[in-house]
Amino acid sequence: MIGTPARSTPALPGVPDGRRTGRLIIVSNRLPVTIATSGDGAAWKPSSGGLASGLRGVARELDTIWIGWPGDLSDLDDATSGALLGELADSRTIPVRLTRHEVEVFYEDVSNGVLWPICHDRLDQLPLRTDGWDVYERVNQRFADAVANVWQPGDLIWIHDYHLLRLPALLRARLPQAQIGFFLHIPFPNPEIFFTLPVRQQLVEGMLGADVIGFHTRRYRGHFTAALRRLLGLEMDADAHVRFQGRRIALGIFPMGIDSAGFAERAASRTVSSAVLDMRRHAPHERLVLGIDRLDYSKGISRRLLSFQRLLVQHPEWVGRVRFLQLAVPSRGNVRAYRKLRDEVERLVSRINGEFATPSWTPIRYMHRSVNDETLLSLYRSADVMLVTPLRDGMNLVAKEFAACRCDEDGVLILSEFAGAADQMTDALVVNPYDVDGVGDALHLALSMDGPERRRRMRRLREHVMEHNVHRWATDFVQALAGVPR
Ligand code: GDG
Repeated sequence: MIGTPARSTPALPGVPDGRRTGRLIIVSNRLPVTIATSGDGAAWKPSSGGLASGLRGVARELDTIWIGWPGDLSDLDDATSGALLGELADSRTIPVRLTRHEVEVFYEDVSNGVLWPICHDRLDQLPLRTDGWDVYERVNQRFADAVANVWQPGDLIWIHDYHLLRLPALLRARLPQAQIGFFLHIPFPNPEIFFTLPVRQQLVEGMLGADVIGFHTRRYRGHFTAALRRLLGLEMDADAHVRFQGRRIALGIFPMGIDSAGFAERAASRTVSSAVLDMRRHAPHERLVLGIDRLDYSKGISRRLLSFQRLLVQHPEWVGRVRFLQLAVPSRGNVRAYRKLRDEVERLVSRINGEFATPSWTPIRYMHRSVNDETLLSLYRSADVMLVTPLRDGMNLVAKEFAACRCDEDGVLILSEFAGAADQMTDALVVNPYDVDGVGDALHLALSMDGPERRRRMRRLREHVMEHNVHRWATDFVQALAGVPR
């Protein structure tokens, strides 16, 4: 079921009262809730993934309207879908309905089948040909209709992510005076890779319809400005703006944070604490290495498994004394590359377990499902080592959540240099995830690290995560957008 409706606040965060009274219109492919059908019928459940979990809290605190796709309602009868959509209206959420064909082409083939691999440097995952840019455009138009229907002068529009790259320009054509922001949650790739897209120019021009374009890191903005220079001959000025079609567009760096205080508080709760004690009681002498990811080829799960194997081979003293728990949340199961990945991961888990298990010990525990909040938090709190080794990741919120939850100031974070989070979380053990042996060695180092060193690193990681939280991220972005002259 949907949570409480967004509270109405008179002003946006950090924007002095009286300067503006407009609303914040958040636009993302997925709504913060998605439809889930089971034997008991259909109900809303929170959407998974970094964008939804990060923005949910922000949306609760501001005068916000959220526009997005509610999930596939086509199997429901009219009465049920009507009732569910009514619940949405009560929570200031506006659904953009997509047909099954549109979901297949816009979401699965183009967004997740082409844009996602390109932005994560995976040309090897591309299909041989891509049809469907017309459907991508049409769906972006549909989102533009939905936004234009509710927009009023004074409202700010904040568009999110790679599914909606064309939306800023489509909206600009309809609402020339609107303040439009766009934030990219995934990397903007090196232009050499981006230029493989036949529609590269249309996509970049789509983004340039915004007044403020935000990236997680300086590197992604650098790739974007290199693409602008080569495609359109634009140069970014000293104030980080470009001029395009008579408008000045800000290119900002806004590293996304999490609701750190909320995570810390919930992780310290009595229920989570007793779940942690329970986990320890079952295996008091065993160290826990933890991985938590959507099952996605960008997350580096296969190489991570090989790194754990390397630890057991190079440092047999850990055999029987350490366990690796990998939680792989099902994701995009309709895209072929994801089904292949699942097979690969499951083969590796079974091979390594077969090779090293003893009658009383199995090295890898693998879960292909999502867990509830309480279990997630107790896992973060129980881990001796958190392994976050994506091959490419816009930011990675899991690394930040782990640090926020460690009120005991213990636990070691091993973090890929190719996650956006590595720019900020420099007190982690930063590794190259392609270097399977190097990550195996880092695991040994982490498991052998003495208490004072662990605490020194964790304290600094926590300081960073507490200060640079999701509220600050949203405030910084919204302030930049609200400050756009009109
Ligand atoms: C994209 C970008 C960027 C995971 N399993 C469970 C669960 N989760 C939650 C985590 C976390 C979120 O999902 C995953 O966020 P990430 O940031 O790690 O990854 P993506 O989904 O790929 O997010 C990424 C992000 O957008 C934000 O800009 O950082 O680079 O790829 O919040 O806690 N939550 C629960 N059960 C699970 O089993 N409850």
